[in-house]
Amino acid sequence: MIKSAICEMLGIEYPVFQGGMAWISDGKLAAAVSNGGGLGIIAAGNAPGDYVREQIKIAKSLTDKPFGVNIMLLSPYANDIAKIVLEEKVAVVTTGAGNPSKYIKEWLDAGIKVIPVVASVAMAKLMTRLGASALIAEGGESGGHVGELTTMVLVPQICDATTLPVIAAGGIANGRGVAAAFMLGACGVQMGTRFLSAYECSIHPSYKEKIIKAGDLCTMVTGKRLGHPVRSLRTPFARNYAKAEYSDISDEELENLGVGALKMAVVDGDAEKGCFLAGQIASVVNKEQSAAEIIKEVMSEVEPVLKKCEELVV
Ligand code: TUI
Repeated sequence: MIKSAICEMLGIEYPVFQGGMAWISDGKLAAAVSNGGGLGIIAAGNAPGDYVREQIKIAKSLTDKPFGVNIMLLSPYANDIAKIVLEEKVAVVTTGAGNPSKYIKEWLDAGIKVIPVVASVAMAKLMTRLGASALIAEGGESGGHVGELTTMVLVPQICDATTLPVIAAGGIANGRGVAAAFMLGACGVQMGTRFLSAYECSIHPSYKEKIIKAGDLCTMVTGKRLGHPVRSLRTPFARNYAKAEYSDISDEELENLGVGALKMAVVDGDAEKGCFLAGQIASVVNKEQSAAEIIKEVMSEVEPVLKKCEELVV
């Protein structure tokens, strides 16, 4: 059995978080992951407060276990959602794509565990000083909005820079990845892409199919020109967007190209116009399973890997 400091802190069975994926991580998926012994996380993404409150209520109706809400700090509704998590007394708040400093004290005072995603050592030190409960170190192998550094490079540096428990994210989808995260100093993992193939994940069937069929070179990063690099599957949308980035169109026109593309992938499965966010590890996701099975399978793979490493010590 594998247990770590984060299990005790949050009252979860396995040190596995499900990433807060915009438009995807709803109350149903979060509850399934929490019921499976991990930490399910509802993604606020760019959605208004009412949507998030509704998803929190759905999760509460489906599980008695702790779950979290991820606040995407670029969202125009971030302030509203920061209040809603207080009103709804959610157990855990994770943040992404920005600096959550101004909210941290109020959340901690309300007894919420605060776990920001950090993509740099400087941000890790700041969050540690402000009293964050733990950190998620997310490398650029992950899907969606990505930082500069890879998981391999980021995680050990974050671990050296903080006394807090560190959760590794980006490029992890099996037991080998979890074991590697432990080796880098993390005490848990966050997986997003692996949960895209969960039965309880309500994305369009063609999105799931694309993930299950994806190969090693299946993703690319676009959006650097506007300062928000995003990793997604290499689809017609991503290729066209990349071409446009290097053309002479205005930033405004470029921004407009991306509007609605996430929804077109998640809801409509639109192979041409959809933006299918996915991490580089999509190629190792090869079947549909329940969220609980995913967690069990991944964690059952960890022990043999760690034991094999021990044989190296003579
Ligand atoms: O947030 C994510 N992944 C996301 S958010 C998203 S929705 C979106 N839509 C349009 C444009 C951009 C995003 C899709 N995927 N992951 C967590 C994450 N946070 N990765 C990197 C960071 C990060 C980056 C910079 C965290 C803090 C940070 O600090 C910068 C600062 O403010 O100093």
